[in-house]
Amino acid sequence: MPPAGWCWLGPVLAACGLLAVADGAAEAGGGAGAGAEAACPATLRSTGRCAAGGECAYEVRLPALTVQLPAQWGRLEEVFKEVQNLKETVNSLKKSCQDCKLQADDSRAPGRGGQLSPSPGAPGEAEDGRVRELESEVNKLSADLKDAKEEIDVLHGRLEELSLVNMNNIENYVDSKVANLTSVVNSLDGKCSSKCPSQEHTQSRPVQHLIYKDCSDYYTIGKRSSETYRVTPDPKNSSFEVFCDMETMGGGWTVLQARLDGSTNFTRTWQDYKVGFGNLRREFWLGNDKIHLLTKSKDMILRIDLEDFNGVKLYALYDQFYVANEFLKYRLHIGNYNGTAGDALHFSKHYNHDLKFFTTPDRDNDRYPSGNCGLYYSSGWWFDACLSANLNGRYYHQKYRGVRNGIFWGTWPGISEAHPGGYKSSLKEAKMMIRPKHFKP
Ligand SMILES: *[C@@H]1O[C@H](CO)[C@@H](O)[C@H](O)[C@H]1NC(C)=O
Ligand SMILES: *[C@@H]1O[C@H](CO)[C@@H](O)[C@H](O)[C@H]1NC(C)=O
Ligand SMILES: *[C@@H]1O[C@H](CO)[C@@H](O)[C@H](O)[C@H]1NC(C)=O
Ligand SMILES: *[C@@H]1O[C@H](CO)[C@@H](O)[C@H](O)[C@H]1NC(C)=O
Ligand SMILES: [Ca+2]
Repeated sequence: MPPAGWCWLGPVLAACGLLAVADGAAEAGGGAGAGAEAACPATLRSTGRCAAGGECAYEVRLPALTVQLPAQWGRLEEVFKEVQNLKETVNSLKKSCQDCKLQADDSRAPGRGGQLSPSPGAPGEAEDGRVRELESEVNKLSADLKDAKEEIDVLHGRLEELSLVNMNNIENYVDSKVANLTSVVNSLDGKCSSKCPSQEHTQSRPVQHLIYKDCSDYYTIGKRSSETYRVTPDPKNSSFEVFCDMETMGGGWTVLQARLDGSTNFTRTWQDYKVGFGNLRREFWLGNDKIHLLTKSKDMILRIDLEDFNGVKLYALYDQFYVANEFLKYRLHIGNYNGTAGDALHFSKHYNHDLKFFTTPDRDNDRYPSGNCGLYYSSGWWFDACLSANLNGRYYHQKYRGVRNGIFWGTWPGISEAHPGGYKSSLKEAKMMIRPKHFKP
């Protein structure tokens, strides 16, 4: 039941053709039975038509009086404030980082002999501590930002449950703010670790190695062979091995999934998909917890490479890729498509994998009410009801009949055509990999 006094963006969103369900029948504390229309002091004005992407230009005017909103909106406001605070913190950090660079240049000046390990009590030591402090502040800030983002996700989930309103406009707005701040923090992080000599000193101690968050960091230090490497996307969490593709489109890719010969069974449990399985050099799923940490640590893009049994190779590129944590059922966030294979993850209104939860044969989080898509299609995936893409389906070495549970990409040329005898074709190879959005090989 929507709380009383609910009278916000409903009309304007409805005018833009978006879903808006505002239950006007106020059942109120204090007998405010006047109805939402009359009780609503806000005026709304559409400033034009909606863009193709569903974004609408509009104005909301609120009088000086307090407008009652559902409790959830209050929390959203807190998040906005938090984002604002974070922005200010980032600015001051940025400034102190510049200071740090100046000091670094000073300490490199002739006469000091490039000394990087000052004796106890020397000025360098205080500086060393300061940089570490700064670094931990930056890390904390990064974590805070992601928390804010996850909070938005939770909020979004709640609102969906309440069928109140389509949150996309607001969520996109906050998401873009958080993305922006995250990229500032990341670049700051980079500046601090590369420019401050005391930092280099710290890292040369055996206990505190330079942290490689993903394959792009290995690329940056000159690694050019496609191999397994150890990464630490979150210093507070564990390190793990990943396979790095240092060749495709400039390299620096962290591989999340690979299919090539059917040597690994992908019909697996929630727990298996959580921790990962298979062989990093052949077929594997890296693991949802690790994918979450990697996509949380930096803004990532996703590249999907596919090949069929005729040797046709196509790819799909998405300019945003984020997988939420287990609490949020590893919800998928996928951005704009570019490439040659077609946008099978946003196939249509009815088959859209964006913002879907992860489902496995033993854990049904899909949007299909009368069954489990993971069980039916032998896979763990971000199922809708059910799919237009399923790269974790069964591996078929040839055409097959029956349920379309093979490795499937719905926009593949000819894949959905009816074949004589009901034969279906599966893909021969699939690979999913990520790279930081701002990485330049
Ligand atoms: C972040 O926002 C500011 C102003 O709002 C803009 O100047 C800057 O280019 C943005 N940065 C990114 C990475 O989008
Ligand atoms: C894969 O594992 C599932 C579940 O354990 C099992 O039912 C299925 O037969 C296996 N598939 C193959 C090809 O071994
Ligand atoms: C990261 O840490 C959390 C607890 O802090 C844990 O639940 C999670 O499994 C860890 N992830 C990985 C990949 O180690
Ligand atoms: C797709 O990517 C190519 C190569 O990076 C670029 O030239 C092109 O403008 C992109 N197209 C779109 C629609 O973003
Ligand atoms: Ca279901």
